Amino acid sequence: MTELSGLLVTVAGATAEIEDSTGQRIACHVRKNADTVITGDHVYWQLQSDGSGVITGHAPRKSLLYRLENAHKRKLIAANIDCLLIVTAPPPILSENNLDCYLIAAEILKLTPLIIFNKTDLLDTGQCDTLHARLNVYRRIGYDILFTSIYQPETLMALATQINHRAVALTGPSGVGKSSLVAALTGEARVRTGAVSDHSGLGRHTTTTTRLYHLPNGGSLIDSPGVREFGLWQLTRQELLQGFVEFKPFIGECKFRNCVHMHEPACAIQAAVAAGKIAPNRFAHYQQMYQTLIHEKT
Ligand SMILES: Nc1nc2c(ncn2[C@@H]2O[C@H](COP(=O)(O)OP(=O)(O)O)[C@@H](O)[C@H]2O)c(=O)[nH]1
Ligand SMILES: [Mg+2]
Ligand SMILES: [Zn+2]
Repeated sequence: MTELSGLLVTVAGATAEIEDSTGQRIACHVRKNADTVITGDHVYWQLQSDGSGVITGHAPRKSLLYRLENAHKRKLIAANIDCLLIVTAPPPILSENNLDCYLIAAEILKLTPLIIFNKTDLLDTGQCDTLHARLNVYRRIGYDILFTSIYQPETLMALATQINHRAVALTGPSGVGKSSLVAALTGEARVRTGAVSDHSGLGRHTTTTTRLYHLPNGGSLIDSPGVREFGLWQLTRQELLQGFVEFKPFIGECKFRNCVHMHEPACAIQAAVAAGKIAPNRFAHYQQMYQTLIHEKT
């Protein structure tokens, strides 16, 4: 039978929806014993006589977004994405520690992070200025940050421009507006957002499955039901360090080769903090996380 290729749009158990090379959607089921397939996968499939398809496998992935459910189990979320949108919104105003955890996950997964601060329509100018000042730490170390509101089209244009032709996945807590952003950017009315959907106020729809949407001018968005825990409790020391990108130039410069940058003398990282080259808050968060790791290892 002819093996065809397609893009996996969504999957639930053994049922999936794919898009063929002409953009047509086909309902498929996943062959028993086939490798797990996830949204964003380039899949191989065969056409059945009834017009449905059978997925037989997937092409090698260039990236994989997953979280750890426990020490041995990865929960796969999406494949072949370039960029991780870290979406946050008030209230409450963002916690840097929380943001750091998302950034560490992005660095470990080797996905370019883009920080989105949504619902800025809810902030007054003073609050916006304060937030900009706090986020400068992250701008300085090279992260892109955008302020958006689904009620301010120019901010959505800026986001679409930033995404460009890349494949991105949205992460962040529930309720920050991920699905609303996807709906606004793609014009897809069927994106399930948390907006109250009927007059009784009871009909709240939230995202229940992971799904891929195309942007009108190229690029794609993968929306999922709140990816907010990556299982960072499992980090190794190396991974933790890798998560703090601005430490990189100083690693290997400490007096002791096995320096863990806590209280050792002649530590290049601590010296960089003292010299104002590393933000004290970020270093404090590194130290706090390091202590947690050690605690869990013993
Ligand atoms: N004020 C304001 N509300 C927003 C904005 N974006 C989304 N919302 C609302 O936030 C709620 C949650 O949105 P939803 O897209 O479902 O969030 P998700 O859980 O992150 O996908 C809904 O009631 C949206 O209408 C925004 O930019 N400004
Ligand atoms: Mg959602
Ligand atoms: Zn050191």
